[in-house]
Amino acid sequence: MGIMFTRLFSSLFGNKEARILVLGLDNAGKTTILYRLQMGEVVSTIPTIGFNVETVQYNSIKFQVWDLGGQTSIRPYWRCYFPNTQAIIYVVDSSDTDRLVIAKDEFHAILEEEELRGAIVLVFANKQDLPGALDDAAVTEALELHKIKNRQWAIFKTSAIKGEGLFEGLDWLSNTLKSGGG
Ligand SMILES: Nc1nc2c(ncn2[C@@H]2O[C@H](COP(=O)(O)OP(=O)(O)OP(=O)(O)O)[C@@H](O)[C@H]2O)c(=O)[nH]1
Ligand SMILES: [Mg+2]
Repeated sequence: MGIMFTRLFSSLFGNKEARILVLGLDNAGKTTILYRLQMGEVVSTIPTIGFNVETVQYNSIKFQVWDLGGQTSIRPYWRCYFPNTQAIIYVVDSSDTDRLVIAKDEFHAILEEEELRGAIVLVFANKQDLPGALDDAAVTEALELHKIKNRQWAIFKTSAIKGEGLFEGLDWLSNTLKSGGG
């Protein structure tokens, strides 16, 4: 009842809340993105063992952003965080072409998860500042995004280091969530 009331109250005053998971292989830039969004700064990161969670208020949505570690050995734990997720931000190191196939396989495994059936998907083709980074069309192809069915999705080119593309992505996310997606 309390939760219902809070939700009603929030939606009346345009303050939606959304739980977002940031997923992707290790070294993709997930933690850098989280803190860039939250503090507007580049922080120095170490590989995430476990998770970081921060609240990002943007466009009248309070995003609760969960950044999970992406190393092979800890990927099986992602599923513990799946329930009640409205959106996934899938981060790809666009310059790590050797591992794009693994990134694709992990991505499509996520999409098959029952608990994430209603989640909308935002892909960040990150590290665009690096030489040899694939652009959004090439990452779309490599991740086989055209195979996505019955789900709203979008891809944005980003550089977490330069702070480019991230808020364009959040704009899409907030507009899609406000119009009932996720
Ligand atoms: N050049 C460049 N480097 C980036 C960018 N984003 C992140 N990095 C660097 O990539 C490295 C890994 O970034 P993290 O944010 O720690 O990666 P992660 O996805 O959180 O990795 P795990 O926690 O191991 O899953 C760091 O050295 C970052 O500074 C980017 O857009 N461009
Ligand atoms: Mg991390």
